[in-house]
Amino acid sequence: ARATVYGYPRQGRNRELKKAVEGYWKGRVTADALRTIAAGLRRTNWRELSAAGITEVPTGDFSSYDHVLDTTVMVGAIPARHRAAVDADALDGYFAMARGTQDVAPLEMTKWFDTNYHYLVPELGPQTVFTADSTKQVTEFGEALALGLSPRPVLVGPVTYLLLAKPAPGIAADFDPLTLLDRLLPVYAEVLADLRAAGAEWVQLDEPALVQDRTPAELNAAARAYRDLGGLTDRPKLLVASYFDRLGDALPVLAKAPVDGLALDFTDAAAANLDALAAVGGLPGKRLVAGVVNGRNIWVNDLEKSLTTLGTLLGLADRVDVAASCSLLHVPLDASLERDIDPQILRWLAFARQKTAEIAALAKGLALGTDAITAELAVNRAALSSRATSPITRDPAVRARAAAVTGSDARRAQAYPERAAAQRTHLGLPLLPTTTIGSFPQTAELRTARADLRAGRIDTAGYEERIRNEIRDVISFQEKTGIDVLVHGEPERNDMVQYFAEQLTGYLATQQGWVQSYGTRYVRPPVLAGDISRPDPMTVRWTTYAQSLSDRPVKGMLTGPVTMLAWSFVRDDQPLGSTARQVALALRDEVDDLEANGASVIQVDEPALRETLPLRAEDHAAYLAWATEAFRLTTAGVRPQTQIHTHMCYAEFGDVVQAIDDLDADVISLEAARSHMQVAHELAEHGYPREAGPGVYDIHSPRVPSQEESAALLRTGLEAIPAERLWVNPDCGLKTRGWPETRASLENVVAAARTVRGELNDPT
Ligand code: THG
Ligand code: ZN
Repeated sequence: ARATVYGYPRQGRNRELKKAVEGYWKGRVTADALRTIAAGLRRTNWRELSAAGITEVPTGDFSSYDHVLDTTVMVGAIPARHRAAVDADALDGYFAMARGTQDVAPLEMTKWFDTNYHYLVPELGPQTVFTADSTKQVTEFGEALALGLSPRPVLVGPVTYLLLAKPAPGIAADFDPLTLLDRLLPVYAEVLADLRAAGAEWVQLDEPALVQDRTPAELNAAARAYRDLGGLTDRPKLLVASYFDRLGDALPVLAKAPVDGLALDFTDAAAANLDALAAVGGLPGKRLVAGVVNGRNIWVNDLEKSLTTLGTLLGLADRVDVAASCSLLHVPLDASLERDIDPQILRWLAFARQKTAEIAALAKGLALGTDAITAELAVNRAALSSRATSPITRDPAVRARAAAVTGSDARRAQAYPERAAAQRTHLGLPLLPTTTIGSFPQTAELRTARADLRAGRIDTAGYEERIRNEIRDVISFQEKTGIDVLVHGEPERNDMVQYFAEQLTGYLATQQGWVQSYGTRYVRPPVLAGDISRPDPMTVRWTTYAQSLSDRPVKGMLTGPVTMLAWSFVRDDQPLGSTARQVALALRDEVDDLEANGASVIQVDEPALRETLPLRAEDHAAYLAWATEAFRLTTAGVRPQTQIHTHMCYAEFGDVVQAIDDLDADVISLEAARSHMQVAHELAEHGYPREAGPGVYDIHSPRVPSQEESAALLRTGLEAIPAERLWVNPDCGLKTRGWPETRASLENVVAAARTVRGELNDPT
């Protein structure tokens, strides 16, 4: 059996790729130097993979920005507005598509399935002409071949590419990119022929879109695509890869296709994929690549369990190879770089490097029998049993509390109408109250202060003094501007998840655990390692300090339980709902403490509620049930007159509008400026009964909206939401903005609210 992976972290141990690309953008690194650094990182990765026992290495998975953008280049689908830049200079044109320029907007970015990676959305239309450019794939294949390795190029498959695309600007919204399949397939055929000519024996075509619910027409397209590509004479062997979930109805389609192998996810989807494989009579004559090592989580594999799965699979295909369930792009590089994690816990963790060793051991065990890997199995068994029996993963007090939760714990004591009346009296806010989402600009000075604290150049007292100064400035700016509900600005927070994770028992933070979020941007997701509890209040001090500076209400600001899970590595030894409930109970204590210390408005952000929605519709209800319960459990302990806010970022929430209603928050703020208040209308159509603040200031751009522009958006909002329930706020937090545009924009937003209030009082 061979050991393989579909992709590996690109950034390098010290995020050399980020530094090189950003250096190139700043003119500090030449194009040649960037190419050399990138090639060096690829070489290091391949050598590392090979040394770990990965016998077939992936190529073409590397990217200087995004592999879907690389695919757009490969098929020549350059948007018209970027054509000139690409023709002038391929590298600058590539980054122009990724980031835009002074003159042209970039491609839109969106989440890669239900991961935290974001890709650039292809823009297609009936006029799109595809042309093959196999340069990157052929070059990188050649680089690995020259190292004496067995490389397998990995490409985004044609069906997934089209399913991820959207109509280009100016093209009718109902244009279906899949209608371009017949034009796209010859381009793939050409790339495959080029790779064959370069010496590729196998090529992998990734079709993760086929694990989502697909219409018969889409399944037909997949059947046609692989009948055509499989029917080519001048081609390498084709491995069609699926991951992130079960293949479902697409499995029989691919099993029948004239391709040479399938790769399937045997982690969470194992049972469903096994049944479906058995139902089609296995894959006679085909290679099966079994993704038994979870590629998107950081826990050590249960090697014995995986060997059992692999043993079952041996009866179902000609040849079984071992892999991670998906590209290792989604996990950090190397757990052995962590210096601050207790060694007892560190052995429970497997990052990319540790996972490759697991895959190699499994391949060896499968080929030679378990006797060949007795040492690996013994270490693995010890790690698993240490984790299963550790007091960290089993805190009786946390478990007892979670088990005792009742329905009424997750319900506010009064229904919304009575609460709203109590809040109106208690808060005394004007019509169309103004507020912000929570964060103010994270200035270079604040980042320096945090770095100084970490490096010991300043002490805690000195650091906190700087934070207090910042809070004073933020409060005084908001008072002067006339904002009604203030925030403290969150200067003390590095990241909205990490800040809380660092303070909760049962959570681990990593030092080096970088994972690519998009382009050159990375996050270090913390690890939900054990049972979660809150030893001390986490935010009360700063909120109370801010409140002491003003007579206006200052919002308490927390990250909600669903987002805490979505942006962390989660436990795999209990249902997600159980972890969510533990986090919710810890946050509930924080909410209650904020209230006890005088907060009359508390915001619990859930920007990730929509993004964690399972890939298949039949799994939605179960997810939304625990997710909304966790939010309500967090917030339901407060008095009726205490106002609960929530916030969500992305505009596409049509399919979760009922869940948003089920959160029972008194006020929700939403991103809306770019879509001209479309969300306000979606809420209205649903009959959303509570207060809402669709954003009137697009914070994703440094542009300052004029007073008239924000006023016009507000008037549009009023067409959907009555004045008594409409709030006035920006789209999102301001931490990525600079102070000058923040000041000017918020002044205009407040002026817009005053203008529209005047029109309401004086409807002439
Ligand atoms: N926090 C966490 N996860 C997230 C987001 C977040 N996932 C989704 C979304 N927001 C991703 N967005 C970003 C935005 C900016 C950056 C990363 C992800 C970013 N990162 C810095 C970089 O790479 O230079 C590093 C920041 C750091 O030093 O910690 O700018 O808000 N958890
Ligand atoms: Zn937001």
